[in-house]
Amino acid sequence: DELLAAIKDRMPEKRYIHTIGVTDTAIKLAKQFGEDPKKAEVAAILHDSCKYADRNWMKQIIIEQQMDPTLLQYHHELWHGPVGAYIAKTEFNVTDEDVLNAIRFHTTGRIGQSNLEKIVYIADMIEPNRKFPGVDDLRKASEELTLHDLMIKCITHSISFLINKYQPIFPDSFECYNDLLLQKKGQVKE
Ligand code: DGI
Ligand code: FE
Ligand code: FE
Repeated sequence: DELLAAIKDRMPEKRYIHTIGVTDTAIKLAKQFGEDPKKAEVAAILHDSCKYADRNWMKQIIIEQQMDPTLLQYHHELWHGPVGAYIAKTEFNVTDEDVLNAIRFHTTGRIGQSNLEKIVYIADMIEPNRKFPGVDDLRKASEELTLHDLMIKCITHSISFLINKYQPIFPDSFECYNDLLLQKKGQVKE
C-alpha cells in the first residue's frame, strides 16, 4: 500500500489503473507458476514508476550510472525500465536483484530471463485494461501454456508488432526471443 501510494503521484490515473492491473495479474501468474507473489507484487507496482519521468533526466541517469549506452540510440520508451530499476533501488530500497531485473527488463526482455522477469513482462501485456488485437488470445494462452511458451508467444507478438510498424528492435528483445526458442527442444504449441 505504501509503494502504491508513492507511485500514484508519479503518473496519470490511467497509468495507475494499468499498474494495479499488472500487479493483480503478476500475483496471479506467480501463484500459478510457483513463484513468489510478494516479489511479483513489488516488481509490478514499481515497473512503470518512471514512465512519465523527464527524458533528459533519464538520459543523465543512464549515463551517470553507466547503464547500457545502446539504450540512448533507441526510442526513449525503452529507458523507463532501467531507470525504474535504479529508482526502485535508490528510492524504494528494493534490494532483491530478481525484482530489480524484472523492472529493468520489463519492456524488452533479455537473454536468460528468470521466471519472475517473464511473469512481469507477461502481466504487463495481458493485464485486464490492455486492449490490442490479439490480447484475448494471449490471455487464453496464459491459462493453457507453460510460462516458457507463454513468454515466447508474448515476445513474438511484441516484436511482430514493432516490425509491422518499421520500428527498430532493441537487441535485448531479439536475444530474448532467440534464447527462448533455442532453449526449446520441441515445437511451440499454437
Ligand atoms: O510501459 P508500458 O506501456 O506499460 O509497456 P512497455 O514497458 O512494454 O512499453 C511499451 C512501449 O515500448 C511500446 O510503445 C513499444 C515500445 N517498445 C518495446 N520494445 C521496443 C519498443 N520500441 C522500440 N523502438 N524497440 C523495442 O525493442
Ligand atoms: Fe513499461
Ligand atoms: Fe506497464
